[in-house]
Amino acid sequence: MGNLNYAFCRRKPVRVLLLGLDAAGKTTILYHCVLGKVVTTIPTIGFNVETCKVNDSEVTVWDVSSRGKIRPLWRHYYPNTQGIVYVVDSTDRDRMTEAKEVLHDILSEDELNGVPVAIALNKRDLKNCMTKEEMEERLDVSEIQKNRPCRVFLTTVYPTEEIQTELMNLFEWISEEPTDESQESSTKHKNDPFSSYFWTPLMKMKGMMFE
Ligand code: G3D
Ligand code: MG
Repeated sequence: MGNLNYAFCRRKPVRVLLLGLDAAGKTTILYHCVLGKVVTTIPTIGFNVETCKVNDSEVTVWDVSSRGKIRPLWRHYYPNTQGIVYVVDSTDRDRMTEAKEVLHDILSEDELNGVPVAIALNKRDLKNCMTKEEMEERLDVSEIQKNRPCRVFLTTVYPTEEIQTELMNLFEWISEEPTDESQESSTKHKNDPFSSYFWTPLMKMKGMMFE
């Protein structure tokens, strides 16, 4: 007899990391997807995690704080990651170089080899956005596309008739894009909330915050 779980549940939950510089709009996107509305955010301390349903898939989205000191702790969240959503503020010209360096640094990590990345060029409702072409060039997207599936989406949590958001397309794509199964197999225990994997980065963050 076949496995009934598999017969009824077409897919396992997809684990997605939501990364980017602070104030890019990560937490706003997360809660827009979960609640369907814009909520007032405060700077994230630690992380937010939510599970959303996207078509036939469940997507667990981890929104990890991106304040400078905490960024080195991102790597604790890399194992088991099946998709990365990297959010960039389309109006923040001054931090484009930093946004590019952080993105390329993340993708150079062995644990994220081949993991698909969706780049959200966010806040498209604002007047002074850079063009998609300029941002792709400044983020060196073509280099990323040599090594992994990578797509760029224009996003905003304030869509209007003139500005359509690709936010839902982004989450559909990242939840559908096949991931290398070998990324998951050796680290299954890391989904266990009682394992040290889960608590170690939190304790380190706590230490940093009270420094
Ligand atoms: P972060 O989680 O990446 O650090 P937040 O960023 O989600 O906290 O958002 C930072 C600010 O950007 C918030 O404004 C939020 O409302 C705004 N923001 C997020 N997405 C969009 C968008 O699509 N369009 C516009 N115009 N603003 C957006 P405040 O004023 O609270 O700092
Ligand atoms: Mg945040």
